[in-house]
Amino acid sequence: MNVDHRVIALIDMDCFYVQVEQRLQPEFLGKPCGVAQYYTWKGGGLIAVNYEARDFGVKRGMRGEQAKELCPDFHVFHVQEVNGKANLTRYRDASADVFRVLNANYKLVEKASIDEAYVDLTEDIQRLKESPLKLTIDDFPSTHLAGFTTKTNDERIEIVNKWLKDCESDDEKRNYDLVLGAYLVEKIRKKVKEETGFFCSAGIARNKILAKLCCGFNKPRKQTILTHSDIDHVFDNTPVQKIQGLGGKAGDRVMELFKVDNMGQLRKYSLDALQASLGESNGCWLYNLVRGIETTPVSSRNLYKSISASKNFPGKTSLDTTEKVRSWCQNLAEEVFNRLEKDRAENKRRAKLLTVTCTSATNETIARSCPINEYSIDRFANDAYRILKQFNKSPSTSNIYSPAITNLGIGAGKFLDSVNSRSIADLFSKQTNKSEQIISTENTINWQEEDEDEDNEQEETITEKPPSPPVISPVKGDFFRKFQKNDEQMKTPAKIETKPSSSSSITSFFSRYTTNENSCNSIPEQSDDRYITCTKCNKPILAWDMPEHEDFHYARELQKEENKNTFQPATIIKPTKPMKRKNEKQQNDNHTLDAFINKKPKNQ
Ligand code: DCP
Repeated sequence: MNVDHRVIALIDMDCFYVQVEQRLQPEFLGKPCGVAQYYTWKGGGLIAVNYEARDFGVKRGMRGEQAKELCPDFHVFHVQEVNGKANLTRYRDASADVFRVLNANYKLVEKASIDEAYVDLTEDIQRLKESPLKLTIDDFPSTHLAGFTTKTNDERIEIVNKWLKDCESDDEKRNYDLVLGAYLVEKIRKKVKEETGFFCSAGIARNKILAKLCCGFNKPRKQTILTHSDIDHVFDNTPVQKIQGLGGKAGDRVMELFKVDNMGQLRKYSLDALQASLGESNGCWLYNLVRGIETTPVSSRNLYKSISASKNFPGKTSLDTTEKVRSWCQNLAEEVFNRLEKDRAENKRRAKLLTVTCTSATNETIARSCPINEYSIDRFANDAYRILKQFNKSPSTSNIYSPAITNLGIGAGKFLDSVNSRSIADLFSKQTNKSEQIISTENTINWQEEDEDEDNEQEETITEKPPSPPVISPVKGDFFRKFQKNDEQMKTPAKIETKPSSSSSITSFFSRYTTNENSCNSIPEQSDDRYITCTKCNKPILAWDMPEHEDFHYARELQKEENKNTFQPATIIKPTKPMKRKNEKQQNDNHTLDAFINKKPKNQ
């Protein structure tokens, strides 16, 4: 299917956590409210603010007390705490309510975050076209056009009405699919409200990046269409950093390299100029994007790739005794266990790998994994503690933990479909035919990153990669660099060395793969249990090395992809210059993050 004919919606809940709290306490509906995490300094940090409060200048990140100064009637809800840790269960449950409605009505729904979903409406629109539909402005009560700013509802009606008529009379009916898409989105948003009580907004466009961009144009409780003919005008007023995938360093670099502030200014650069500075695929991606073309598909993905719990312990709260470390292992293990049990019941799957991450007061980060043989709070807590014990530099006779821990996380991932697999014990107990038993729901490692801000335990996202492959691919390239040296070693199983590793940096976590200093103490009793057969290369791999091993395959696949130059947009929009030949490509094209961020412009 020609991607140019897709219709994609991004549905985003309005001030989600606030709505969740208001659903529980409806007496606060219509009042200025916010949600703060922890009862800490000055009323806690606000992580969500409703639109009534935003009118008073209250913003996310402010303290509850500061909000009250701006808006005396402001009400602060507090995120529930369990064992001294934020508990996001009610928001996750509310999110599940929303996704239930979306999934019941549409086939291709991609969960982008706790309160955002992409929906590919293309097929639904084709079906809708089979029976003639007479649509009027009344079918679009909250629809806006991205190219127009309207101050009153009458103005909005006039503009949308005119557009509807133009679309109907247009012989090619180029925009008619967007009309039908907007009609479907009005209906699904209404249904979400009826069935969950929550309001949401939406963006409707030809691809994910444009849908995401225009969704924010008319929040809350409204939807915005971005038509192809409005893209230039919209991009002339869109800062580069507003585009998904260009928000961080990559966006800064693009702005610096090309001396631009907004997307529209990039139009003057030829494909050649963009590719000379950004590499072939990045340059091509950006060249097409500024012309409104982007091909990342909506992939129907609704499940979290990992379930994790983490907590920051800044300053004096850092975990500096073995008792504190043990106790927090128990608390986090309990949260992960409860969520895993719920996930098992709902999604019929089991996690097979436990990962412990921690950052120390000396700013070193470590991550270690070990297999999950059974779901048990004590087992998770003990495994986590045994791993952490290795990094304690205090004498074993002391109860001091040093260096103290400032962030601790326990996560479970590498899910197996438990309907199709045997029991978890079976999976780890025998080597024979393991490749048949292990049916992983995913091929790539992507541990969820917990928010690192103090007082903010933000919900993890499930997105594997943002819808801008070339921008993320440098990161993958970085992974690849770490592993490509080890190609030979991947052919033989890693040797086991039970001696704890002395190194504790994240770099040593990766270099461990080279040195085989496998130091996780939480090894199952029977030595055979430690190996899992890789479904890709059929080699027995230590279970806790599996994420890295899969990264290796992932990185190789990526490089193969990049070498094949399979990047699609080039086929959609004819580049102004013929593509370079293969040997030229290898010289000029560099897909690593470093190269992308640090490369000096050759051509401006
Ligand atoms: N959230 C969080 N910490 C952050 C950002 C968000 O805990 N730093 C939580 C609270 C939000 C929810 O995630 O309610 C969804 O985040 P959004 O960015 O979508 O923001 P809202 O839904 O609150 O508001 P908007 O209507 O602007 O989308």
